[in-house]
Amino acid sequence: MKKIMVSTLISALLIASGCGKSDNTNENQHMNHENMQQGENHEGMNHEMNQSQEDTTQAVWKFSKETPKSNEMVDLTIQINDKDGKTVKDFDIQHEKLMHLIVVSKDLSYFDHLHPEYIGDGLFTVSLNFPVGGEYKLYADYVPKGASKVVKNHIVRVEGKKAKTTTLNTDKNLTKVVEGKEITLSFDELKAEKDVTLNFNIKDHRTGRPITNLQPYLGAVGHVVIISEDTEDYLHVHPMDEKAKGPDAKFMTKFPKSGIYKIWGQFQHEGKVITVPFVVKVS
Ligand SMILES: [Cu+2]
Repeated sequence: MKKIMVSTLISALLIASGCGKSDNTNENQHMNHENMQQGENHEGMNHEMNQSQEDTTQAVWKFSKETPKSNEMVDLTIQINDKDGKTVKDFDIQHEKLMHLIVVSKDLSYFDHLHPEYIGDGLFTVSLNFPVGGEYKLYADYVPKGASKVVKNHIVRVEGKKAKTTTLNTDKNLTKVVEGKEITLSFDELKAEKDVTLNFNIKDHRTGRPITNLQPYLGAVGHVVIISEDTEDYLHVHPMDEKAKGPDAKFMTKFPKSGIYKIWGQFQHEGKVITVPFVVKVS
């Protein structure tokens, strides 16, 4: 109960600080903040359940332009504060970086994985370029020193010509070809709240030969990001054997609820990072 109250308080503070600073508090912005709040609470419940320490940090998101436009560079700063608004200065490195930032369009057709630069005093900065207009969701994950991993999210509306919204269709074929690699995703059974191993098998598409010299990408054989269709649930999964080199890379995870999810696997081979997306249904 206390936990819920604290997190509500943090969200309220966030709304106050976020919206209060901007000059025009239009309805959209309020809506965005409300969405963010819901997302955060939700995530907190689903993924931090088995973590001992509760998150007491807050992220203040600020773009260099009031409304970012598509195809224009825009700077984003993310300030991490504690619950009293004091800066959080020290972070633990996770997978070679202090912060990982995932950017997706609302329909999950666009995906990017970035690493904001740490300026100091809890301030991270990164330049973004949104390809088309519309709504995007950003997820920042970081580890305050000595604490558990935190995920914060933020919704931003980008001005500009919109692309046609794509509906998420479950992949019937779980083999994809991306940049000359043939990647097959396999698993036993996708059930909510049940541990599952996702196996990515990687071959050379032309020769059909298994690839056995994958390179570490951010200190591991691969990275997997999973987001639910409604963008409420975000999972960043690391491999079971980080030192694996292929052709198989295994990741253990647990889907929090039933529904459709998009999975992005990222691997590095011969100096190049490939990103392979799959859409799955969890029962
Ligand atoms: Cu990252």
